[in-house]
Amino acid sequence: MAIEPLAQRFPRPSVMGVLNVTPDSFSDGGVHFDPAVAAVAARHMLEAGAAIIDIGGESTRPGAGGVTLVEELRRVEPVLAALHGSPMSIDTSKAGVARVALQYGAEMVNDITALRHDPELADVVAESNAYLCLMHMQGEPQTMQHAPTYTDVVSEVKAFLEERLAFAIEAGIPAERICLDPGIGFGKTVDHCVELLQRLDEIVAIGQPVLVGLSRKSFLGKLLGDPAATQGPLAASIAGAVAAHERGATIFRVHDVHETVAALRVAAAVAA
Ligand code: 8Y4
Repeated sequence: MAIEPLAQRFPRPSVMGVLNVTPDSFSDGGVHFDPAVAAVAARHMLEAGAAIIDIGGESTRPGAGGVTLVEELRRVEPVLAALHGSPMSIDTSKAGVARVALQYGAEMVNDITALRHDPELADVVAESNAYLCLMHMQGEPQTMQHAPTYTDVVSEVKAFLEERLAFAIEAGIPAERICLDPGIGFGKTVDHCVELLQRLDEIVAIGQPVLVGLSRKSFLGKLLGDPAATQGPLAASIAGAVAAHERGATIFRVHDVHETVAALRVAAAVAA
């Protein structure tokens, strides 16, 4: 059970390794998803320096549809069981999934809806000792990339995160267990993503640890000149992580743990 403040448990910089447990991942080339193969990938990320593994059973890519509680549990529960004892985060918006994950020892709930989807999730987190990540998203995954609009993306994301932080604290979750996330790519154009990173210090100024996820995201490929990009390259992901580190980000949610850990170690060593 987590008792340390999040800022102590995850010193800056800490890396969160991404483990997608969706049917298109860790299958034997066909339809049979293999939790043991997923667990091996997670152990490799931990050996490479990840502080925690973020396990997600609901694809949250732009355009993705939702999954039922039963299906999401069918995907994540065998992996949670296989990784019991390792540092785990559960990427879910469902109280039922979070409850099971916390029983398997998950220490963080990563909710991309920032406690807006499931009215029971705040209580599940409050009644545990879990850490919580509150992320900004404009719209719903199905439609969020259609026409994202802001007057000032940074002030709107900041106001949203302050409001969700107050909501979580009101629900009984201590502030020292909460990190905030600008939600790079979630209802944002390339320009919005770039401005959020340029002005990340304004999000850091809220006073909570900041988590950023930009690993392989399509805005990086688009920034590099491919308007149809669906992914971004590793080099671009690392540059983004280093830039976010310089602006005060604490936790980095990434696919390429070994490379990002090395880059952030150098960035931290030379930081002003
Ligand atoms: C290629 C690679 C294309 C990755 C798309 C993607 C975040 C997150 C995701 C994030 C937090 C993703 C669950 C989207 N992104 N959680 N989750 N912050 N807290 N897309 O930025 O990786 S999934």
